[in-house]
Amino acid sequence: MRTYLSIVAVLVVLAITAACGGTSSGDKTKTAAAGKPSVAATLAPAATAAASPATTAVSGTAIKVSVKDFAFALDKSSGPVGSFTFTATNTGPTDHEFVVFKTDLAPDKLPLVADKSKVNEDGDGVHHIDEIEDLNISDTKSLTVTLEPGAYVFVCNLPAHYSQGMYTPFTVK
Ligand SMILES: [Cu+2]
Repeated sequence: MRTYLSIVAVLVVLAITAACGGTSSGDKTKTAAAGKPSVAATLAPAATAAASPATTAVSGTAIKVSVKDFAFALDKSSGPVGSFTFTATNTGPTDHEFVVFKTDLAPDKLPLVADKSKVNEDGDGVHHIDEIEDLNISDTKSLTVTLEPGAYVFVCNLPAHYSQGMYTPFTVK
């Protein structure tokens, strides 16, 4: 019985010690917790500052272009002013290309060359920006261009492809 009481007494002491320890460690936790937000607060602006220039520098919009006989399908038909990366995949069954014109003309009213086989890339009202040439069957090629606000038309300018509907409008805001 005595032994039992002693054990109980020891347990009680241990329990009190544990409680005290718990309290003190609780205080430590609070102190640590109080310190953490200030660390986080210090880090947060730094992280934001680091992210901002990166966002500005990248500012790239990725556009997927599916190319086939005789149409383009874009995953987005507009985007914000800045850098764009167009990744075009030609699913065939013939070779194509991807030509970027800035123009306020209607997409189906671009100026044609004399034999009307294709768009006159130096014609009135169109400004040739850049292009992916030789987008052969199964090719995937990318073009990165910086675009100002305005209206654009993407054209496949292989003979007779434009006249068969191989163009699509695009807007930069
Ligand atoms: Cu084509």
